[in-house]
Amino acid sequence: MIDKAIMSRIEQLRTMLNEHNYRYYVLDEPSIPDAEYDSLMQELKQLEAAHPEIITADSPTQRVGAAPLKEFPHVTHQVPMLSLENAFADEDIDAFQRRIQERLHSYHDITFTCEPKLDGLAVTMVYENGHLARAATRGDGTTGEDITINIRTLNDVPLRLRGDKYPALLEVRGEVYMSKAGFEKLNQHARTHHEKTFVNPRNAAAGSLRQLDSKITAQRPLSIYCYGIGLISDDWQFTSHYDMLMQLQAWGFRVSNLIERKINAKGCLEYYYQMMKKRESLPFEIDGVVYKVDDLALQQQLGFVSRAPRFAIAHKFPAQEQLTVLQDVEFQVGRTGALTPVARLQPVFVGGATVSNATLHNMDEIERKDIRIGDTVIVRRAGDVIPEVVAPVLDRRPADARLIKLPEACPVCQSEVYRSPDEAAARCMGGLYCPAQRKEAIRHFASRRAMDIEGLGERLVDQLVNLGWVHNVADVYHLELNQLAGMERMGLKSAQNILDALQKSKVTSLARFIYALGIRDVGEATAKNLADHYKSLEQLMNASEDELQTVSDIGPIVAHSIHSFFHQPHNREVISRLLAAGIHWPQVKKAESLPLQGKTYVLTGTLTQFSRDEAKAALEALGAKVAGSVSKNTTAVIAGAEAGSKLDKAQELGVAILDEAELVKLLKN
Ligand code: JCF
Repeated sequence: MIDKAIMSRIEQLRTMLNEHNYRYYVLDEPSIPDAEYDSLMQELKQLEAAHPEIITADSPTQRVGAAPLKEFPHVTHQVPMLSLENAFADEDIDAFQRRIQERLHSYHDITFTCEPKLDGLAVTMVYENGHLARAATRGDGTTGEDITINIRTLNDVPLRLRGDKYPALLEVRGEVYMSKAGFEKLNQHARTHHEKTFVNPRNAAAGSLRQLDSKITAQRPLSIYCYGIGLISDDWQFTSHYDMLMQLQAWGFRVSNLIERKINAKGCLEYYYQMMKKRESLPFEIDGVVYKVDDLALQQQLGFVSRAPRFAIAHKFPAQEQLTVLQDVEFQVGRTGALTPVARLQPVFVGGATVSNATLHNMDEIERKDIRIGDTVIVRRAGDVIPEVVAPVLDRRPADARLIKLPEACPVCQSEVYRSPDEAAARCMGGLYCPAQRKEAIRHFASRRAMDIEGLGERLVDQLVNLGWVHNVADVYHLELNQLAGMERMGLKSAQNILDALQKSKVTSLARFIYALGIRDVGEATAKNLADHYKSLEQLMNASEDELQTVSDIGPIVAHSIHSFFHQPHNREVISRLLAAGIHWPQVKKAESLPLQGKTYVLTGTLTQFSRDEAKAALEALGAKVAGSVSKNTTAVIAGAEAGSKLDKAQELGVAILDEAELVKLLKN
């Protein structure tokens, strides 16, 4: 015998959990923090574990899946699950209204309930005395599969109806779907585990719901929107479709909040275009909208033709996926050197436009999906997103289908193409020379932390390249005053300023110069390590891949990038021209002889005579390291005005603190 108090606590916990669940999953209005929900669930699980005889099928603990099935039993629907007539054009909706009015011999306005049409799987759920008794797929409309144990795992399906007023028998119908985000996450997980991915959210929802192991279904991000009633005992009556949906929600079913009542075809079309605009931003995929005569008495009068009701119609959006043939693949080189495979397709009308090119993303993606030239492929174009090849249709593969091969040389500049094992994109290694990378390479070269050529920004680089005056970074040192001064929105004075900045940039440091070359994976810190290690450009340029890996923080991948970069003849040529133009840097003294060798400083607060970067450069020129955070290995913290937590940390650790005057003294010595 179970203690009465325990039994009532169990009932209370179940009611509370069901209610929070309803607010969270059905109304999308969370009412308590997750942690609190979890602790209530924990308490219920413990009580049920201690008294297993009182576990009921509708307890909120019973959603985690059951023992796997061998196959799904078949069930015959008491009321057939119908399909809807499809409409594609606005005129079809006018005709729909006219047909209804003629059949009713009434030309009054008609109220329609308008709903989004989800792209998922139709299911039906039978409630006996308020308890979920059975759930099934639509199947062929007459018989479906009994997927009760899977449907039970959906958090937005009530296991028992809310409230205490409901019909003895209720059959509710809805569409099970997977959100776009849930689909992406599931596929991402599959990719990292080298498992097969799903082609689209619909397939993912179908595959998840038709799992014989409901524990797997329980882990899939499935949701439902309910849209109708199949069977209802005659102890309950409705007069309007819309009111019926509202009652479904009150009983605990998830009903879309995008549903609206509209008058006549005109109102329906307003709804259609309003939803079309929202389509991309919705968290789930819809393939159209559904209009239903709202008055249930009129629905009954209208009845059915063959397999579809006369009172409802699905108004479809342009399909976002179509089949076509992959005729060829070309590789485009982006501004950072990444090679993107582009599909040349037999033109196909998809998502409201004719598509003949689509992205294949990268080689990893092509190999994972096993896409070949000659394949029939699914092409997707959604909203303003670039069209993409989603997957091949394997049973339509012709015998002469060809593998897609990454070119060995850049299609733009013929430099080496390198596919790094830790990156999806393959890249052209001719960074300094490749016309596709020109603008980006020059912009980076001139940037403040690289050669710091003031005035040579993105806009000017654009103009200079477009005019054909600059093909690579070396050309900028051959620009002339009258050339620059003649450009749009450029006076004599600004032209001279640019020449001065170019002149000034010629005196630099080896580290800056290496960084400015824009070698893949070589940021400022790596450039500095390389400069410190080799001390001369020539030695760096001639280092082997093995040798490069002895430099701190350089592994095999970065070593390959550096080595390959310096072995493209075109890159070497540009470097020679840069040096010939007069770029130089002071020979670094033997490191051991520098006065601040081995010391580490941290800068904090605002200095008056230097910028942070200047102070850092001055300290580093003397052999010191400048770190970003204070530790017990810090030699001293240099504190300017309004120094913050780093100063506190220094005091805490007993690290020496210098002010700006002391820094100046340090640099002078
Ligand atoms: O969202 C849907 N896919 C959907 C399908 C919505 C509805 O209101 C439907 C449906 C299929 C049949 N109504 C019927 C009668």
